[in-house]
Amino acid sequence: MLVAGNWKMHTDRAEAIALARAIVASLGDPSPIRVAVCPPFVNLEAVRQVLEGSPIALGAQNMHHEEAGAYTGEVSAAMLRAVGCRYVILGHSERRQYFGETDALVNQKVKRALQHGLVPIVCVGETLAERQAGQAEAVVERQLQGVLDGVELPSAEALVIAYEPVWAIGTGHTATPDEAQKMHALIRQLLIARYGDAIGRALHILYGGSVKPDNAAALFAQPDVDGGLIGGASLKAADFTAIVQAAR
Ligand code: G2H
Repeated sequence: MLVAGNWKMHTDRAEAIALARAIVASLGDPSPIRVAVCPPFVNLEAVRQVLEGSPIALGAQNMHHEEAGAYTGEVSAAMLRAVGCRYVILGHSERRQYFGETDALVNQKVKRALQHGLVPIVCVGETLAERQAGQAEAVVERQLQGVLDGVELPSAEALVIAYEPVWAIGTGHTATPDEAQKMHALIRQLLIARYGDAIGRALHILYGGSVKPDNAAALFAQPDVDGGLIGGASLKAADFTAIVQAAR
């Protein structure tokens, strides 16, 4: 199981340090659960210092797909590695919705992240309109095939998928455990078809979208739900810790 906190555009430097300290203190030793936090870029270094010596890994929320160059305002995979990141969230629906990211672009980012030894947490998920039109599975399949096109994996540890139905993100409307499991099972089949049985079965598929302390255990109990990507509830150490406990 892996539980990752996506802090989105929250926390200034002091708040990020305080939140990271509170999580380290309240979490103790989370093993065997893997835990990561993904603060805003500018707070990565400060949070890295707090996490040093703890079992909590550092992640970023985005990166540019090119190696380096004249891309004002952007951050590269090498920069994220140098500041201590293990994970990078790619293709989050907020990136797709507000910044026009496409499957093709996310695909380039995934390849670049892997070249640098970053573990991409690649997000897929349908909108409410797509679900209501009966297209949820087709949309998720198209996204998954697009973002993974030509992506080779050395091991199941190299990449994480997050299923985040857009209608559940920050809305308080969580997918039911059954809805989540159905989509995760489809994603699992597609991963097995693409990467073979061993890697396909071992890849982590996280659920994201309004995960809270009171719904986490039922979601994590599903056979193909291997943890969660937590937004709002990752901004309170007590809630985040409770969600990690629910993954045990
Ligand atoms: C989905 C999730 C974290 P929240 O975006 O990526 O956020 O838990 O606030 O729905």
